[in-house]
Amino acid sequence: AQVLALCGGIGGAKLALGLYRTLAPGHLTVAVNTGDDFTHLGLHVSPDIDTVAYTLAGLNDTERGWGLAGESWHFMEALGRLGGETWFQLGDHDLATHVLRTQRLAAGETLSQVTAALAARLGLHGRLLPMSDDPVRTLVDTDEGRLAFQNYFVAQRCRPRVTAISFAGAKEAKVQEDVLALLADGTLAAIVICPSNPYLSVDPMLAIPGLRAALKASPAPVIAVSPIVAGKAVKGPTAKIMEELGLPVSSRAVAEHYGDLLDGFILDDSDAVETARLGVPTVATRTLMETLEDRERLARSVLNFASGLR
Ligand code: FO1
Ligand code: CA
Repeated sequence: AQVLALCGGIGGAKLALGLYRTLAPGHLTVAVNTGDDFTHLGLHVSPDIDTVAYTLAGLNDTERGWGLAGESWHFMEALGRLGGETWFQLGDHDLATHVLRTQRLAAGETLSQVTAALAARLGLHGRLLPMSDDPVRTLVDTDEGRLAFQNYFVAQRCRPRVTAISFAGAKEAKVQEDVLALLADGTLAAIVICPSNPYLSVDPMLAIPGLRAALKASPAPVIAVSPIVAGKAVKGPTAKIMEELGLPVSSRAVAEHYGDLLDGFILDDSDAVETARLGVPTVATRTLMETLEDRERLARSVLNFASGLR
């Protein structure tokens, strides 16, 4: 049976790896956020697609969280010497991915085709799909004005106060067609919302017309894994953004955010007291993914939970 994971960048990719290693080859499809994509130095950069692809292929830099392990930075050094923009770091090896993607998009291929080719070349047996082939760009409204996602995230290091988040192009975008086909497929066993940032990484997907309805209509149970552990975000700005948006930093607030989309919710043992008040079947377990075993064990918990909800 097939499993569909909805995934953003670093946090989500950890669970995607657990699912990838737990499921039989070819049984995982990952639909990835492309709201973080942007054109930089003339190149089409898709950070979340690359994070997931590199992670599943075992090529990712686990310290940094993004990019390739064993990377070198000669291009960046040379660019800096010439006065080019160096705030967004493109490693020498990673650069090849962006150059090839840009070239193939310019030649008329879709982002889905380019992504499939990348996944195949990296030896992946699962399917990796962008959430859409149309451009959707996450914009962050802050006390210092509206910022394009990477300006907020990398250039400003998430420092400005967030007042609102929007997704340019989402209303005109179409959900990637294989994602819709899979959701309508009666053999789909589970839909997993990975513990990515709900506001920055999952909401761009849910903003595309029809996806939310298709997720709800799918016979497969939708299970989200909370990115909050003991009232804190494991990594990244999730907790900071929740505070700035006036939300309590809790797994419960995350479950309420997804609302009637959910058939099941997984939160950390440390937040198990919240379970009773959620109004959706909930499992409390260790959600912190430090080791490879943690990733695989959480994946098994998700899959067991899903089989009980079918
Ligand atoms: N994150 C940073 O904090 N600084 C960078 O210079 C940076 C470069 C970069 C290059 C390629 C890539 O795929 C990701 C990169 N990231 C960088 C991470 C990226 O901003 C994030 O992964 C996300 O978009 C959030 O999920
Ligand atoms: Ca359903």
